[in-house]
Amino acid sequence: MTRKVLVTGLLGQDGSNMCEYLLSLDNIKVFGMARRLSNPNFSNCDSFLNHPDFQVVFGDLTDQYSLDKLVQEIQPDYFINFAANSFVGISWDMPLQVFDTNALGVLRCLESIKRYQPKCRFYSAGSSEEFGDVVYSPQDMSHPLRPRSPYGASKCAARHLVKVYRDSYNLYAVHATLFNHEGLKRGKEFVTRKITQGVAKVHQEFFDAEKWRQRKGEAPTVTPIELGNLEAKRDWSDSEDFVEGVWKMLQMDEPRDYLLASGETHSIKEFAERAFFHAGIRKVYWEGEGVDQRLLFDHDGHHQVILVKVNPKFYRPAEVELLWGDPSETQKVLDWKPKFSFDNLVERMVLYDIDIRREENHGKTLRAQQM
Ligand code: F7E
Repeated sequence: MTRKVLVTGLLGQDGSNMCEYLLSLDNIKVFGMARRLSNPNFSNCDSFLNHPDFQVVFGDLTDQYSLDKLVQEIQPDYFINFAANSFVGISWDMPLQVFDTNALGVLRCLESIKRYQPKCRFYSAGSSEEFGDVVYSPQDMSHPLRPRSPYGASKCAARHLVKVYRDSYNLYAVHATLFNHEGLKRGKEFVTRKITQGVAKVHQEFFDAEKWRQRKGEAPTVTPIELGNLEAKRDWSDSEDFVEGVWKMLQMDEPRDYLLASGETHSIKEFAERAFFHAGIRKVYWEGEGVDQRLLFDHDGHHQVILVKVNPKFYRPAEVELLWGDPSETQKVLDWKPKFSFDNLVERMVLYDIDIRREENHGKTLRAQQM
């Protein structure tokens, strides 16, 4: 029998990865929900937009009517909510919009399911930002909720609402605390993609022989990546691994909450070093303290090139300094194991961004030749 799955957040990283994964399975019809925008960007969905078992539908987590209508019309067996305002940094600038989407949005989904399709299995995307100001490491599912941002608080509210609806109305509703997860579709505002795109740019500037190699004794001119807090530590995984874990959560006999993480933690500095390493830029070292810290490349013993520097405008009003998840319980219950390590993830993202730049540049060169 064909199962119907409604996935929100279609245009984002996790929603599109989830649709792609579900379409690789048998007997599943996928409805991907996007918001109606004047210029929607479907580039994350290129690989499956024309799949016969896929359909785009329009709706908005801030509009109860649109959710009710979709649930009534589709009658989904599963409702996977990846729609959110997911950038923590912006949540101080628009806290009401973030809360409306991330917390009340989940409440609206639960209400639609309760009223029109109570047998539907619901997934709510939680976040390690719920743990915030952590009191022990690694964090497991019993860690107290101590959010440090409006974003973190919105996810805590969503978590409580899922439990309340599960207990009160016997819904199959799951909320999973997802630690950071990245990949080839990651938005450029997040630190990992900002770094890998920055590294790809530096790589191009570095290896563009015509520009500098022949000018003896000169160091190449590159554009340094400007970052905020370099000491923060995160537990990074690949989004493609996580969507498989999420689908497994919805196949269990009983609903409950889960935690997905890699079980490792790495600093922003470490991510940047590994990213340059995979781009072939390896003689690097850190110099300075605090806002004066810089990542340097030793060009030839005489010339240093600045690769990364700090710009305080990227600091947050309150920082979560350390996130490090313990996924052992979830791994055991779900029999789930990630395929990508931290280093695979960094390498994949960097090589992908280097390729994109190469293709863009090749296109530019061709256009210039045609003029
Ligand atoms: O920041 C630091 C920043 O924006 C990571 C979302 O998916 O994961 C993500 O939230 C760290 C922070 O992700 C820059 O201060 C330094 O400590 O990549 P991010 P996030 O805030 O951890 C959680 C689990 C979610 O649920 C969220 O939806 O990196 N950092 N310099 C910087 N961060 C950014 N964005 N830009 C910088 O220049």
